[in-house]
Amino acid sequence: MNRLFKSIVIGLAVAGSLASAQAADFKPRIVRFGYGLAEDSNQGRAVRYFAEEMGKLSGGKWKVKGFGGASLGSDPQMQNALIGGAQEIMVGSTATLVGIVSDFGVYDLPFVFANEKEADTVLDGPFGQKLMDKLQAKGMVGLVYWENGFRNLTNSKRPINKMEDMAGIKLRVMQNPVYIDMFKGFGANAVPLAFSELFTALETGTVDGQENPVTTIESSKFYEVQKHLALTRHVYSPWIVTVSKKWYDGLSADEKKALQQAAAASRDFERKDSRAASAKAIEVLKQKGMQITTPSDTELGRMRATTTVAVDKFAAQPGHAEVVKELQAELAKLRK
Ligand code: TF8
Repeated sequence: MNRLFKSIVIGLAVAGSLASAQAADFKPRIVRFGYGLAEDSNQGRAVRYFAEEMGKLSGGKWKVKGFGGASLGSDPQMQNALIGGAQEIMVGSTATLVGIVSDFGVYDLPFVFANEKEADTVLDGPFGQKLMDKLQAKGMVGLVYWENGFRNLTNSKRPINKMEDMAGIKLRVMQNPVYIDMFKGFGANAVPLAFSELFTALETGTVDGQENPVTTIESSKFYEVQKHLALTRHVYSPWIVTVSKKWYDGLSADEKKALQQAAAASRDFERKDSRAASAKAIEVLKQKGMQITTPSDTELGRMRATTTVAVDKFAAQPGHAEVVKELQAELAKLRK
């Protein structure tokens, strides 16, 4: 009796939730979600997770299709496609958004976040939201931050133990002035280049090195063309999931709500998955033959001292001093 009652209740609940998914206002849609990394990467896994969630929440009405390996274009190209309404969703580094909202460069200031927990708290809190909201006036809507991760340095020339070892190394950086200034400060020859062109540039020797989290170094197979890895953790790099505002404005309230819900679920999934992958990546890279160095805290401190030039240059631009101050205030609260 008891069991029968239970199964009736469960049956009604399932029927109810199906009915409400159908009653909710969802249009059948094909949604293109572009990203730059390989399908077999933390980014690809999280895009697939998001697609499944959206499928469930929309009662099967939304078909979210992932396009990996920059097959819809580099990060800056996808941003323009979102603004123009030619693509619905993308994920990429906040660093490549500086051409649209320059304040995003604040996340790129070297050695800002001490650990993942600080990053999560600031990004998911009012500071991260306020910055995200600035995208709307430019034709994009920010949904959530994912983790790209702490960035480390690889190159084909020599092991890096101290700043001087970087001298003259042609190092690919993202298309972002903070990165260019930071690596010039370290003595490297910083070359801005889209990520989609990076593997070939490393392979042909157009550049000697690059910097990215270990997860990306692994999933992009940079170990095939790079011998040395230095664990510098010089910047914590967020990813941000953004959608086209033109497209977003045409969604129903139910659709917007589900989109936000799936995005939040994908964020939690992605961070967990990336952190697990990151913990394993160093061992994998070693097995692949990379030689790994860990510059001492003293050496990292010397590197950090040179970055005041990059930081001051960023802060000197209109509105940026305020943003830097706000971020520092948030961090000070956390460190109390
Ligand atoms: C870079 C970034 C990229 C990501 C990815 C393409 O080095 O870290 O790996 O933005 O989404 O350009």
